Amino acid sequence: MQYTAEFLKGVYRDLLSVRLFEEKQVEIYALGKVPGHIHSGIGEEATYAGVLATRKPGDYFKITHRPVGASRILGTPLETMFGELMGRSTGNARGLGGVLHMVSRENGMVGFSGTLGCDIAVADGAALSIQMAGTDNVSYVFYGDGTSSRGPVHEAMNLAAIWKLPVLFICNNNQFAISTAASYGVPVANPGADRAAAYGMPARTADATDALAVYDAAKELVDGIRAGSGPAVLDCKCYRWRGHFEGDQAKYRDPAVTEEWRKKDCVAIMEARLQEWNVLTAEEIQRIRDEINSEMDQAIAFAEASPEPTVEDLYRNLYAD
Ligand SMILES: Cc1ncc(C[n+]2csc(CCOP(=O)(O)OP(=O)(O)O)c2C)c(N)n1
Ligand SMILES: [Mg+2]
Repeated sequence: MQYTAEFLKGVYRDLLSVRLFEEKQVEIYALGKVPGHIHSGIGEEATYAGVLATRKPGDYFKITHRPVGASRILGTPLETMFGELMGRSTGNARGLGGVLHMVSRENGMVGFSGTLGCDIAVADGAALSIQMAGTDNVSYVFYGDGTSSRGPVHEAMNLAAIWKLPVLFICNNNQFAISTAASYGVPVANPGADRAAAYGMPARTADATDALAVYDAAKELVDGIRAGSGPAVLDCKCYRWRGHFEGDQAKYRDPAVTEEWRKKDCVAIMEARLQEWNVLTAEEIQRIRDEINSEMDQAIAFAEASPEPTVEDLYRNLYAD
């Protein structure tokens, strides 16, 4: 075994934290506790747990609308995440941003835009600041297979490549953009990696049902970026288990295929492996699950007890002091 037990436990906890957050999000949404709509990222957690295991202090991160639970890995407090999700004034954007904006700037998160793809240039800006400061930090930018074809993504990739910016582009290929299959909407098999050559960037693909496979591929690329070789692309292939949003009946795809992918559950795969390697017992796994669930229940109770934003709040924080 090439990993330490401590490392493996950390990756597992991150993976499970995102899974349980995503499940909880679906649960409280069904209870009518979440204004707006949500995009469940169940089945896609290994992309984030694997890649983010390569991070270090001072790095920057741009995540996406799915799975938003990834914000937890980066240290965003659950109280502010649920506060924001449930539209309460204790949310990190004071309940005015909602589900797409559960981020913490103090943890290096640069936020993200609902206008998909436009925020990738912001990640380039974060990378430029790293380059100017002369550190070996990395700007991690996650985006989807659908977003991969947008113009601003390619402009940001081009700029990162010519300026040799320290960016890791991570395409979370869950094989769908709402109802459009990647096999229809993208002309190449790997929406990120197969386009990297156009910008002279190194690229890897990873089976994102396996958090450690994702980690290994990300580590190789991140080591190069930290050493000054410029940007790189990682393509993580998984599958969106649920609809694009809750209530989407997903009539556009074959349920039998979805069932096959659900059998390749990144959490179950990691749990089986950690038991086989004697890193965790079934009882310890259950204890970690209970711990995370109870932390979330407390955070939800805190959010529910928090006030909603007022009309006056709409006019606050429009300008920096
Ligand atoms: C510029 C832009 N066009 C369209 C949308 C509407 N939209 C929201 S999510 C989504 C699908 C994006 O697919 P992908 O990038 O694969 O991410 P996924 O939803 O699969 O995580 C679209 C088209 C948007 N938010 N922004
Ligand atoms: Mg997608």
